[in-house]
Amino acid sequence: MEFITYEQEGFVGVVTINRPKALNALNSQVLDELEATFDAIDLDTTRAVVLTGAGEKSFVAGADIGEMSTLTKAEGEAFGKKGNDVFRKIETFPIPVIAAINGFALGGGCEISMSCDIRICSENAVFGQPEAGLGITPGFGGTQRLARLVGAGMAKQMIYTARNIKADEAYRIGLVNAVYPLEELLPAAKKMAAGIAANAPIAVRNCKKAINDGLQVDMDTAIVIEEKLFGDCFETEDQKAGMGNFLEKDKEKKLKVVPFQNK
Ligand code: DAK
Repeated sequence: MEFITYEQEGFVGVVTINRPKALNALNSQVLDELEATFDAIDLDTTRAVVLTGAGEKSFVAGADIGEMSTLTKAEGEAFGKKGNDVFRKIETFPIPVIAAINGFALGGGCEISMSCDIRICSENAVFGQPEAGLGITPGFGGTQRLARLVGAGMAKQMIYTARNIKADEAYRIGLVNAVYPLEELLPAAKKMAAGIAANAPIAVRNCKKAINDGLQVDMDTAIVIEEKLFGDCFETEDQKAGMGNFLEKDKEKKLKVVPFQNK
């Protein structure tokens, strides 16, 4: 791999987009390597993933404008599909993915962060969908995910004006959950991921699926999705151990379910 690095720390995987000369812009090769990296993550030994960018300036400065500049209509659609497929893979990845946004998150950079479950950022982070100024629409799901995350009114304002916003405003509108000094961002993301990994893995996966799938449908259907995934947990050792520990008043074990079962 040239542009993606992967490290495993305990149950946490850290995926780093590493193309700092272009501020980690997403070209076809980066997208291919990103897809291959997620495909290779061992779901038996990994319970949460952190996605970040290399360097101290940029998370991802967007899709690669140089590569996009000469695309035909058909090629543009194909490039959009390539990105959308990878982003959807992240969004529906069985385990949670936390975006640690360490600088520019513009266009495709903002969009890839929105395909993650949770976004936290550094104080120098900048968010925006500049596409309208480049003569295109957001092409990696920005029109859809931004509106769902921050509401249609704010999403339309950001997309129509192509105005960038800073970390504090991203926090205020709910685009990110927290803002950290740059040097504290990755440790905070890893700590959050480790906190997720300390919970029952099947329950966490089912929570992700229930939230994601439920948001696509009406409430009556969504509640049935939750019922099914809730019921499935009762076939796991984690449920028996977790509730057993509580009932036995085992204070040591009560807060954390043990042993973990990953299948
Ligand atoms: N693509 C390619 N190279 C980029 C890049 C990008 N998005 N962003 C930065 N770079 C490169 C610069 O060209 C420069 O390269 P060299 O000149 O050194 O070779 C290097 O990174 C450093 O950038 P700067 O010199 O510009 O650094 P500054 O600190 O001065 O400025 C900046 C940082 C982030 C403000 C600036 O680089 C910038 O404005 N970058 C572009 C940001 C942007 O507009 N991003 C959105 C791209 S549009 C679709 C699929 C996807 C999309 C749309 C449609 N379909 C096919 C339907 C997605 C679109 C986008 O993401």
